[in-house]
Amino acid sequence: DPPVRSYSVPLRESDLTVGYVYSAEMTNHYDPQGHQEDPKRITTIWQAILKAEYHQRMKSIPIRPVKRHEVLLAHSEDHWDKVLAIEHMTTQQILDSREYYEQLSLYVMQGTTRAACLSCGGAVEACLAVARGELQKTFAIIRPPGHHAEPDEHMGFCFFNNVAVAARVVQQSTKTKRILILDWDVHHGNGTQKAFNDDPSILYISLHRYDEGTFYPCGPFGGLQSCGEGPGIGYSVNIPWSGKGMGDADYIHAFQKVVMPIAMEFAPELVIISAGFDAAHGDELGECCVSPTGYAHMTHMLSGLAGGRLVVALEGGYNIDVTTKSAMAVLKVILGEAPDELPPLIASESATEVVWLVSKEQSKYWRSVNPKICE
Ligand code: 6DK
Ligand code: ZN
Repeated sequence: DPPVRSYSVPLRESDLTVGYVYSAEMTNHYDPQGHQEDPKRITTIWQAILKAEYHQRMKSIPIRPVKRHEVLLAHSEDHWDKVLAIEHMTTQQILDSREYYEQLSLYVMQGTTRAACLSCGGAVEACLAVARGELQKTFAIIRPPGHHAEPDEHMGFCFFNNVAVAARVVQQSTKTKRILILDWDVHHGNGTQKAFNDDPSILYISLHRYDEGTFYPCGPFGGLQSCGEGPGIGYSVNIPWSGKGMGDADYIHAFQKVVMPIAMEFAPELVIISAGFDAAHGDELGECCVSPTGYAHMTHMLSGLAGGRLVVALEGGYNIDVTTKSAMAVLKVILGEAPDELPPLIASESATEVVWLVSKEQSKYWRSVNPKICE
């Protein structure tokens, strides 16, 4: 008979297959006037982990600042210099540049550079631990977020594209080449798509609210016809919701009809979730209504890909309480517990329409997608 092990039995270090990255040092980036992208977003998740004693079931992965040569795999030299220069700005220079940064939806202070380097380095270490086979799954509790940061631009609360840099480091330094980045943050990850737009080795799938004119980051890049270019055509998959209020039924529908078929056909060797929790019920920026259980189910569906090799990296999420509950529901799943049951779900008409349009577009590139069964 196999040994029965309950969690009341102390786990040995070698039994731990899940890891996390966290450092309170990332709280040294904050806006003294108050801002949605607040240090509490990560400290509250950490407090909840301690309270639930989840930290005893996970390995702590040491955090470190990202290195210049790593950042340069996904950003320009100018970009590295630009972010590094923030650290050396005088208080007066910071005050004088406030408008410039506000136009990019950013705030900066002396602690920004260090926090951005740790956040990105944290994502790199979380991905390397999984890609090297040291851990099965990892959770990176990091900020500032990354998915809006483009090869040559910081914007939308983001400085370095944590996940894009990490994916490139993994490809460069391990045997892992085929990577899926699944972005369920309510905003389109323009930076991530841009980094890999012509690259078939990295599949980028994003579910987000989309309005070319008004919903951040605007522009046509997040539209359903923006599918990549050159050799990367078909390797960017956008699921652009046309309004607010999308919930579990809509997300699960998209997963069943488009996300999972494409992901399985792609057969990644590593899955990275750009996990923003701003599509959660109660988030004022996202105005959607995904539940913690909804996030748990999406995590569960992705858990079976790539031999279970999964990294969850925090992006947005601005309702502290809801972000924490959602992150904990995701953690519970990566720790091996089954998600709670969802009630019977019927996707909204508007979501069904979007998923059908996406499946029509993506069936050009993926034989596993069939618009006929989305009608
Ligand atoms: N500002 C992100 O969640 C960042 O994708 C989102 C950045 C949005 C900036 C513009 C914007 C508002 C809107 C409403 C109220 C206040 C400010 F990068 C991530 F963090 F993941 O909509
Ligand atoms: Zn977001």
